[in-house]
Amino acid sequence: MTLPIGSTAEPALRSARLTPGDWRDAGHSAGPPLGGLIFGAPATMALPTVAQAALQVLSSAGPVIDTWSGGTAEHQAGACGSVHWRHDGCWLYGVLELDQSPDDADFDAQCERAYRDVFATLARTGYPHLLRLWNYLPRINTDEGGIERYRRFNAGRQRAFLNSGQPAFAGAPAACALGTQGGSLCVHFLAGRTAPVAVENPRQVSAYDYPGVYGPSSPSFSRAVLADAGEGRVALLISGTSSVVGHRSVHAGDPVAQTRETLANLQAVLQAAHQHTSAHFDLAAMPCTVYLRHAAHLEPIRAALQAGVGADAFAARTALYLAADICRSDLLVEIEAHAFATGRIEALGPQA
Ligand code: 3EB
Repeated sequence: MTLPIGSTAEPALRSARLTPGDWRDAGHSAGPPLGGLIFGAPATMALPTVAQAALQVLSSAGPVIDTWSGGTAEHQAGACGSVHWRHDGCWLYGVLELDQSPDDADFDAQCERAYRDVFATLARTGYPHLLRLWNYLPRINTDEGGIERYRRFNAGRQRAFLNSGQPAFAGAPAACALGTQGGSLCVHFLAGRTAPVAVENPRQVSAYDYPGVYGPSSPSFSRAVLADAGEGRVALLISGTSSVVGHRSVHAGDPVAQTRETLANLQAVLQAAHQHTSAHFDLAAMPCTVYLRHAAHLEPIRAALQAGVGADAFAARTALYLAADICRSDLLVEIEAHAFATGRIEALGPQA
């Protein structure tokens, strides 16, 4: 597998799911990606924007590197506060890692500082629009001073969005937020020069409109975004998706029913996305990342995914299963996916 270099005049956004062997073979011929996430192996890639997320890989295939590449190998790279970034003139990938000490107070203030650095990076480099964020938070469900750390994260994130004039509500980027056992607060992000089109799920209350019972500040993310990926292609980046209907978690304690509900939500997001683009997306053909709260649920959740998309489907064959805490303690599984397809974005909806 190689990382293609843009050979046409128009640059293009791409992603690839690589083994460390693929990475070594591809890295020399095509130049490095803008950045990426490593699961299950230490960050020995000698690139500050390709960093490890401290989650255990449950599938047997071994370590995985999810890379994001632009259309040209002409990159600029640098640092801004706690962020390392790399861009190609069209897209920027950033990685932030903040050490956590067990007696850190004010996790919300720390998250706000992290996001302030993210937005400072965007301002300094000239990539105003966040497309997708990956958040890995140590001890996400732990109570800290009477408030769960995920809720503190939401408060700090929302404050930073608002203080930077970024869309914390409608038009927010796609995201996921998972819990790690320890280590650093880790935020990866992909940004561009044009605003994406946000997609919501009609089966779910928008996360930024969740009622106060889930915490004083709502989560700042959209269910998915559509972004111009160059070369006449559209990227669909779907946020972490769970067994949430309306605003409530459903099927507590039942990993198989939660997986089925999550797949129904993913299909609903795809259908909603198709209202805004001529491109066609098919969940069965998308690389999926499956986060499991309990490693013991691997086989039933894998079987439910296979039943939902077809055991021989690309999505089932390439799914990456990771052990992680999910942001609500009653959620057992979360699935994210993305794809590229030929087409155009039609922000005003389908033609009559
Ligand atoms: C949910 O639907 C599940 O806080 O950035 C999914 C994706 C979830 C992103 C975030 C949270 C986030 O509310 C949790």
